[in-house]
Amino acid sequence: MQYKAVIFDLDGVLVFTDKYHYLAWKALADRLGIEFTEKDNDRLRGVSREESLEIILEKYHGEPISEDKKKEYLVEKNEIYKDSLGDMTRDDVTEKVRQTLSKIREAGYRLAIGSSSKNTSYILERVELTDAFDEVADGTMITRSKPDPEVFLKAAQLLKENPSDCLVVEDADAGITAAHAAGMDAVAIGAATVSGRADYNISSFDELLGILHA
Ligand code: B16
Ligand code: MG
Repeated sequence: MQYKAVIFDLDGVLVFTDKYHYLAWKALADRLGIEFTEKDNDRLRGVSREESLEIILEKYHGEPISEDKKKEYLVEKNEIYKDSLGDMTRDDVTEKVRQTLSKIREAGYRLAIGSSSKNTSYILERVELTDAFDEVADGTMITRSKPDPEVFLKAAQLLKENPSDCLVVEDADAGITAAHAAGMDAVAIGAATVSGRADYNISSFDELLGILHA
């Protein structure tokens, strides 16, 4: 086998919480009179909450905002976001994703999550996916988010695998950069396929089975 383990990004790969991130940031941006489109939202994929706020504030031209105020905005955004997550259920993960994950595991690969989100554990519980993974590396365990490789190196460390034996699955350009910086090959799905920078592009999650001969 070319790889021993597969590290999955969460938002945009396994679950589509990106729409909830967008709506929560949009609510905050509207209140502050900042223009924020779905295209702007694409720049936030895989990026930490704090860095996302800085990107949104690039279009803010009012009085300087204190660090304390920024912290309040981060809390406000996360409260709106978590309200949406509360409505998620098992049905928010497709059968195709569940079956593909099972088949990959049955073929002998070890599975981990590598997500920038500090809400990872909560999301996995909501959609009943916690048991599908051997290890979880997330935003609560790192100091630098994607495109830095830290979260993927943390996942490899938890899995006790060499980075070069791990394959990353990502929807964010920042995630493809992070995987390569970690010394890992990367599969792009969704938005990350556009740049053509990944080692593989897939348009359907079950195409992973072909790449992994699972
Ligand atoms: P949170 P991923 C990322 O998740 C999202 O893509 C990104 O939009 C978000 O800002 C980041 O998590 C932090 O999320 O506010 O929940 O800590 O794609 O790395 O699974
Ligand atoms: Mg993602």
